Amino acid sequence: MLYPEMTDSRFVCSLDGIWSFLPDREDAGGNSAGLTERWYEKPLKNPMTMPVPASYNDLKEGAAFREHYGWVFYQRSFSLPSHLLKEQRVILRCDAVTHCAKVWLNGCLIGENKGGFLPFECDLTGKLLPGENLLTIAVNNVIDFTTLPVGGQANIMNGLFSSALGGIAPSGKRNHPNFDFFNYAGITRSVRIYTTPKKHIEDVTLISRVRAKDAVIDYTVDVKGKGECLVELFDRSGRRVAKSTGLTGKLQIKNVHLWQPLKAYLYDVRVSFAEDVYTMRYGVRTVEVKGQKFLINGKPFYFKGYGKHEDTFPQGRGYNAPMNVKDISLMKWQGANSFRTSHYPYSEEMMRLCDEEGIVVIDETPAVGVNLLFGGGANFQGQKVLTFDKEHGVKTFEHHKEVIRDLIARDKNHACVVMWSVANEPDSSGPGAYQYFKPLFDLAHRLDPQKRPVTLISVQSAGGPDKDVSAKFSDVICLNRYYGWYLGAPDLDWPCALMKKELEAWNKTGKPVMFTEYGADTVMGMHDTTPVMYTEEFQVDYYKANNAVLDSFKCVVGEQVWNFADFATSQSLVRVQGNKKGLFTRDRKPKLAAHYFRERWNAIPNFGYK
Ligand code: BDP
Repeated sequence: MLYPEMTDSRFVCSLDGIWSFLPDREDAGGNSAGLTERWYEKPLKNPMTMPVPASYNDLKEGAAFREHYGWVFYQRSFSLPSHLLKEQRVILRCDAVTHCAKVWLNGCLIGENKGGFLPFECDLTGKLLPGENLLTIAVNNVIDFTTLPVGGQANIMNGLFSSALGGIAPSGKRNHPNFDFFNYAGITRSVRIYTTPKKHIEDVTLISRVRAKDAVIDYTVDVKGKGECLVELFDRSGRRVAKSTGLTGKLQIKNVHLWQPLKAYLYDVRVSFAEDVYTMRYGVRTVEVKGQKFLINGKPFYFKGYGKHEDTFPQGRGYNAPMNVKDISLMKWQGANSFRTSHYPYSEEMMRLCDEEGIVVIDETPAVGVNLLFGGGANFQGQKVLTFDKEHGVKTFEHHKEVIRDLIARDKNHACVVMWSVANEPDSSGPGAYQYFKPLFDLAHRLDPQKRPVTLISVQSAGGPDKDVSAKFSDVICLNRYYGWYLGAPDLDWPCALMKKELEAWNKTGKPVMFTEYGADTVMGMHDTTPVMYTEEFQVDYYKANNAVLDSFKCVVGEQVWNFADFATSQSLVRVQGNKKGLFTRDRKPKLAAHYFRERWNAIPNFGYK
């Protein structure tokens, strides 16, 4: 899906700003009052104010609001210049509504979407009234087995204890995230209207091949209607360096400028079809797994970086441009070169920024919590459940295919994306895991025009290469491991001896291996001469011990810490106002370990470390 660009033929306008807002309530029959009373037909009664884009949860006070379960209604009106409506298609584009959306224009349902982290569109052509139009978006935050991320029967972090209560559960409807981050919801990214000519460009797909100093970009343009197509490529100085005609073709580049980690170079691509024009930035680079190396532009790359979250105060998971720019600045300060979009697709603006800044990205679907064994099945009050049985696995699987399809469709042309992650910490050694994941890996490989590597992020409890299906399917073995924290803390020596043993086993798969998570909760400002757990000193010692093992393996091609910054989670006994494993605090102040990694990473080259 193309990002909305303003060009010679396309107009884009933002509907961001302050909207009217009302949380739903249950009517006497236990149904949604908003839906049965049709709140979308008229201006909301006594609405609150709410900014778009933002998660709503932290923007008004009180637990009932923060933890609201079900629908909320957003509304605003707008009008468009009448000349646009005569000649052009008019599209409403929502970049992300978490997790489910229903959209009404002047009281008529014009679209529905499931999935909180990828864009969707509603065609407004011919549906707009002259003058003001009333737009209502209802947003639902309920998570269950059919959604990604997955909701369980009890909060994952409290699950351990619920079995001890003999099945006693709190009353009232509430979400039970099967994942460790706060279930922020709302219209979290921009809402825009854009127009195109009737005959228009639907999609552009670019694939590059590099040979010595030259490169070829194979392109495909998908269109609606008939017309001539011209594709042109401009270098940074605005000079046209290649052109071709037709809906498919080749752009030949002499003396190509490659997109490189931390040394980005982007060309401008201009596609003209009939009356329509679309422009985009594009970086030429190659990615390949060869033996136990991860090659970018043919050279062995070493990942230095983080698992992250889109999580700031007070916008929650809402798009935060200044923080994105600041985060990349901090990454560069620290000598990092990469991150993973844990645990969902990030904003398109962030992906574009990474293209510009040369930050390498592992792009993850929202498939987190596809693992019903967390807490030893305690999520189900001690009842034994299987992740991939008919009740759960089948329902998740259909949506899982959808998000892989939509993510690749959205991000396929980004130079920054070097690998797809189909899931974070699924039950990858459980019964049915092979049958569940094989088609998903096949799908990702088939759909990606650039044929990037595909992985799943393996959970520690999956038990090693003989049990974990990532040994079979992942092009790079990606491990989330907590040796010296969840396993063995406060001891570091014997847990790290176990870590060495485990890495020896993975090494034998002949695949490259990387750590995609490792970390220890650390409360900023907590210090001790004896490095006890939760102090800044312990976090440094933990990382030093883990890194010594990582350094001793040639097959290890990267280290991504958990986490870049502290982040909000559900409440639990092991979360101190959120997860505190950040190298930075939530407001981006460095802990001791941030300085330790700064020294370490600035001494590790991006290429040829091992
Ligand atoms: C891993 C999860 C991550 C958690 C982390 C932790 O992938 O989302 O936040 O553990 O416990 O299992 O800190």
